[in-house]
Amino acid sequence: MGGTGDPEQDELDRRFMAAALRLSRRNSGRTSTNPSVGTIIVRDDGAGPMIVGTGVTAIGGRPHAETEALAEAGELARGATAYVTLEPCAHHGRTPPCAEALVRAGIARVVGAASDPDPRVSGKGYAILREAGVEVTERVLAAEASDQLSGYLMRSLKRRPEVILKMALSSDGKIGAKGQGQVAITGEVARREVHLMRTEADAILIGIGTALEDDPELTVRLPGLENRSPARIILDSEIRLPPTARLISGVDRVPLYIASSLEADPQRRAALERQGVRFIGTEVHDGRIALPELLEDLAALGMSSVIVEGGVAIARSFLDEGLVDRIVLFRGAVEVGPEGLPAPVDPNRIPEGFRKLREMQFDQDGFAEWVRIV
Ligand code: AOF
Ligand code: ZN
Repeated sequence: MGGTGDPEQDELDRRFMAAALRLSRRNSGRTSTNPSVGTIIVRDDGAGPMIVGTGVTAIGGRPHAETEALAEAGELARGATAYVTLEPCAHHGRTPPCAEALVRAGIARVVGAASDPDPRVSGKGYAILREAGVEVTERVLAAEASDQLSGYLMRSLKRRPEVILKMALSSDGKIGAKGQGQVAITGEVARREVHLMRTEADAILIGIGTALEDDPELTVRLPGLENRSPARIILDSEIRLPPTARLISGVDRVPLYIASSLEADPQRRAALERQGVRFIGTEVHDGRIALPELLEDLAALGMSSVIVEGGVAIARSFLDEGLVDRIVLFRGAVEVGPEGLPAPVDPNRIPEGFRKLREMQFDQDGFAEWVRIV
């Protein structure tokens, strides 16, 4: 962890960085392909630290967080400290670099959390600041920032989106019963939590088996957040999704992608395309879509995070291929019984290499989240 050597200052820095990280979540899932970054500008005129400007990367990715925070601070930025959750940019995009803007505004000190892997920025943002005489403290709450920016970091460094595996388990460890369609395993609070998770992701992915069995919508249906639905992706190598599927009915509002074999029936494809469905042609090995290549395609479409929501075979493939970065398991009070489908992951036997990030218990159900240790 970064620090100044002065424990009091370090404690203060961590507090403001924690606030900047919380602030940065405001636009998570809405800034693609940019990460949602937070900036807080703080000055101390002797009476204690005072926040004079805050900013988050705007919806759509521009303006950047620093621009917003500097605009709010105005002249009060002179001599102040800026807390940024990501290294300020060094490249000329649609606007001049944030590092230069911070210098021009007279910022005396910059405290940063994550470094930016973007080659146009990496190390250069901090260098611009130091060369201009700005004091820089790096890597404050770096681990927390990496967690917050995990999708962006994954896409930049590995050229694939972060994969979040989400499953709901009954009290006896089942994920439903074959042929019964959608079984309500968890209650209302858990349902809301899932929908909130969706708002921060770029896409939800399921297999055609689940799509046919459940006929889901895969949208966000929370009051006020209906327009925050991420794209939906169906793994359907042979294009079996019927034109009457509920997934298709909302296609003008929320994008629907079908990942199908390049050899799949062109007529069925054309018919669905006329309904507004988009296609991703994928390689298929032994009847299965090649997941690493698919994820590369999704990253190229600008997606930084994908929630895999079912079914068992797909979950298992992602797990077996080491492509899961987060596991979120909901646990319901319902018992499915011996005919139920056993879950591919057991909360008491999470694969090696993951650590528990958080856990919540509601009245009837709860959930826990694990992240891959990097
Ligand atoms: C910042 N502050 O709030 C964000 C940054 O396409 P552009 O010009 O917007 O640049 C995208 C890059 O900017 C992105 O890859 C990442 O390096 C950085 N994101 N930088 O200074 C911000 N969101
Ligand atoms: Zn910038």
